[in-house]
Amino acid sequence: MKSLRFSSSLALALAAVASLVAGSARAQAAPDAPALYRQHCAACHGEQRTGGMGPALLPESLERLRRPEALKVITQGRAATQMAGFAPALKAEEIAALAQWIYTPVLPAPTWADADIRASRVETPGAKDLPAKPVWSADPMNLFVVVEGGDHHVSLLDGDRFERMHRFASRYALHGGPKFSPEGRFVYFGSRDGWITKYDLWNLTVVAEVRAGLNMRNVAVSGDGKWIMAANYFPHTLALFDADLKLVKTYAATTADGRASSRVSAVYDATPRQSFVVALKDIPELWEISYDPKAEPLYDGLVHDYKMGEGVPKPGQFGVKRSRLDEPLDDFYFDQAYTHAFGATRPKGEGQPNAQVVNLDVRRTIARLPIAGMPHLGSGITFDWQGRRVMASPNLKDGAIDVIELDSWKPVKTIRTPGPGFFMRSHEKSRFAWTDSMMSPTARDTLTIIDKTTLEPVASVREPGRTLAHIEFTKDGRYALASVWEMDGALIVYDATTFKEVKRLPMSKPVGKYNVFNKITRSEGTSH
Ligand code: DHE
Repeated sequence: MKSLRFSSSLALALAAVASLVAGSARAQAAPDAPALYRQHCAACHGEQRTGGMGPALLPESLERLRRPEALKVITQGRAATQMAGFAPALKAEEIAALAQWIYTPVLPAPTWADADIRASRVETPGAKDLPAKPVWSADPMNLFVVVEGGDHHVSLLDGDRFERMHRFASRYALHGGPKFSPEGRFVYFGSRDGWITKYDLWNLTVVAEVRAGLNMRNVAVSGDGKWIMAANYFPHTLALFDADLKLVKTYAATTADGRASSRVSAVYDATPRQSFVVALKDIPELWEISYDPKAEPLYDGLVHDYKMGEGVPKPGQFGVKRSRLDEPLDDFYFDQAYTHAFGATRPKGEGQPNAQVVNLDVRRTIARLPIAGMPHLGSGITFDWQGRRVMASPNLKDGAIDVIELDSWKPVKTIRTPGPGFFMRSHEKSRFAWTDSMMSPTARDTLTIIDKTTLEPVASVREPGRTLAHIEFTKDGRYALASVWEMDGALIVYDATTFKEVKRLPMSKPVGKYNVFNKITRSEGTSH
């Protein structure tokens, strides 16, 4: 009896210890992030984290979101979106585990094949049959498309009266300039999550949408308006569509032998050449893909891609012409004749950023650009200075605008600005070029105005303590429009001669604005 009592109290004690140990193990066990994700996040962000109603949460998609910011968004939610804060539902350590886990790769890696692209396409019934005439009365050539990144909307602005004509929701996080069809009726937007939206500006409706990739850089529209090319970081592909966003083909961004693959830095249309020009981020090659139906077959002994015809050389339309480079390119733009591409390399770590000139006809680098810092050539402009053609581009690292003569590739001048900037813009009819210093913590609120005849800064405009950036001129070059790049931001219209503010419209972080005329005529003062 005694021994029974002893053993039962021992059993009780052991059970208590066991329960304590289990309890403390439970308390110490790390939260199960994948299970939490499935329960709370997958419905909006997708089982595979490839996105759905909410954005993709892949490491590639999150590269630009700092981890403390991710933690804050999961805890507090994101204003003006469907993303609610999870502080009431989840413990701090569960949120921390989720915030860490979404930066790990999805295994096995998600795929996005041609069938997925085709299946993703949606079109608005009847949109294709709408009349080819604006339903509004403003000048269709002086229309501005303004991308408002704060709450992911697009505003259409009458560029004569500076009044908002329409506002609609866009895909999450549009990036790169929207691209217009040649007559200016349709505009194509690209989102970082890979969505392309075709929008009819004259009838104010989405025509079609398709997801070209899981993490996209930008889109380009061919000069004849017939083809759309999308550049992807993930997967490593280019995707070619017809004007209605029906997939024509994808290109694997690989070396000719298929051994190495690459993210695609960007694709641009080169209308005078009837081709798309493509920069690869991880392979030192610049590609040119002709959309000219009469393009010559690719037989000239250089490295080409004959995959379209399964080994049988085809006419050159849509074939890949490769130019070998010394380094891969991050961004680039062209001279007005589209004979040369100016490209910048921004290596991570030890490597020095640099810039080069590639002649697209001889298909090699013909000069190095003597630019210090981290040039943002994609935002460069060209103009005439003292009878010579020059280019000027901002610099992501230094408060400097480098001006280079295009014939000799020699530096003409370095113009000092109050801090590193992202965008530079001008217009054929304006004597001035405007540039921001948005990368500078102290001067991000300042736009510097440079006289293109003297290459001297002559004035500046400021929005104290707020980020002021990205300029685009009206069709006639009389006004310069800039963004107060804040959630409670604004679009400011300046007189481009007196630099006085003419009008201000409240907007939600208006990241970029694009004038139809300047874009479709490929104005020398803006991006194309
Ligand atoms: Fe952009 C255009 C690359 C970060 C806003 N940006 C482009 C283009 C390229 C590019 C190649 C030209 C494509 C086009 O217009 O079709 N951008 C990059 C980068 O490599 C970089 C530095 C880092 C990245 O991870 O992408 C980068 N870009 C940004 C931003 O942080 C900006 C400021 C805010 C955002 O929304 O992402 C930004 N990029 C823009 C804008 C344009 C752009 C507004 C179009 C400018 C124009 O006037 O045409």
